[in-house]
Amino acid sequence: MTTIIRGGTVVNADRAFRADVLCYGDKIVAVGESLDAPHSAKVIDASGQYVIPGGIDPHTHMNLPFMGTVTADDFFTGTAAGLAGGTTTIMDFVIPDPKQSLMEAYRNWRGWAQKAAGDYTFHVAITWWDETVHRDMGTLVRDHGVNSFKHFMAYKNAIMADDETLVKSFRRSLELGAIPTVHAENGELVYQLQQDLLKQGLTGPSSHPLSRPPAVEAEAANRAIAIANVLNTPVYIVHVSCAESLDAITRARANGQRVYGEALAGHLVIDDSVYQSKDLEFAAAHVMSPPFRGKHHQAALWHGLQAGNLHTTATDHCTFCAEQKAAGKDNFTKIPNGCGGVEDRMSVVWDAGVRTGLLTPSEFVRVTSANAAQIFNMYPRKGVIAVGADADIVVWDPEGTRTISAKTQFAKGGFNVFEGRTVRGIPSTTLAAGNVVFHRGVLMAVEGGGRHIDRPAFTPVSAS
Ligand code: URQ
Ligand code: ZN
Ligand code: ZN
Repeated sequence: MTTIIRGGTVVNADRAFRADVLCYGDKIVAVGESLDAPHSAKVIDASGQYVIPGGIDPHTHMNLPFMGTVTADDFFTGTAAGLAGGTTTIMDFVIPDPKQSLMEAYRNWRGWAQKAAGDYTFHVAITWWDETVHRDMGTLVRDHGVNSFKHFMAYKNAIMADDETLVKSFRRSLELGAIPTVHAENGELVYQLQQDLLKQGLTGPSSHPLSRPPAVEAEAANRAIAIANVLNTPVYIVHVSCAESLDAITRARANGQRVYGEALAGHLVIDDSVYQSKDLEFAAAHVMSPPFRGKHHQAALWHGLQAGNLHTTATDHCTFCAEQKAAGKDNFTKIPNGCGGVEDRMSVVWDAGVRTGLLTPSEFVRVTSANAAQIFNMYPRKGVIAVGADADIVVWDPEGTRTISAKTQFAKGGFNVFEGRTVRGIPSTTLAAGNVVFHRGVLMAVEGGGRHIDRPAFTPVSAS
């Protein structure tokens, strides 16, 4: 299949320029003014629009078994929804149960992901430690294209990694040329605050943010950064939600430490007033960790993106329907944690970031695609409009509008944290691996059309 995208303005992380883009099969084969194309080529008119690299969401959970249930979106519905929003690659998580073989968990997730409509790749969580974990980390890097390992510092009595696990896994990651990532919340403090609130009979969803104040997140962010500093490893902090955590990253980076930060689209525009709603189902639908914060934290996160102390935007797409969330109707600690967003991230960041002048179009590409590609070693296959790159391309209509609603979304879960928000800046066409998978509201995602993306280690894999 040959496709020519004519008349648009290509926007990469470094510059914006007028050019046509010619795709052959799943690759970009030419970028330039007034390109020739075979008569048989499919022509996409991009005049008056931007032509940007397909979005990369570095943080999703499709088909996740969690807190006694499984997320509403599987790898087909979740990646299809992403394609509708301009996201052509997701980075999901293999999360072994404690004592479960990493390789067994990895095989499970690879099986679930076979149905993906868009490309996918996996961070692997280290939820326990022994010599088999040490061994399997090497196998995953050497033979399976894994170059990032996740550590949940929250979720005590479940998947929480203690300091011994953090230290051993960070050290092993360095040896292998992989990057450690963390969910930074002090799980011991969360647990204690949860028990205190329940003892006072405060069982509703409004207690969720009270059990996870910014200080609980910042302690863990500082601790992960300190461990990385002593062991001389890089570290990537997922879903940075508050100014205090951002300050820890900013300080470390100012000292030359290699620390990266991720902001969720939800944390950038939604505040903690949602937990005060009298509609407990509505409040429970917003239960995710770290929780939505007060408005001043959002301003800090935007400054973090502008200053280059936050590098990527993600969603942590982890959808549960109302019936699943109701598991916690008498005890907020039982509400499955997670919200959606994979379909809306890019429009929300464009509308709140570029349209307001906080970000340039190139900075938008940086934080929605290029930085994730570079940090996790998929660049320049992903994250840029250039010859040889995958033909993951979004024709972006900066003036187009859409009102976000669970009623019209492709994602499952029956709820949308951005409900009712009218965004300016939407995809008009999405190509994934050279195929048009979305055009002006019509989704043509193909189950199983996505590919697993290997990510090479950052240094030669050690012999061990
Ligand atoms: O903690 C995470 O990232 C997963 C379990 C999704 N849930 C959430 O509340 N963020
Ligand atoms: Zn998390
Ligand atoms: Zn997550």
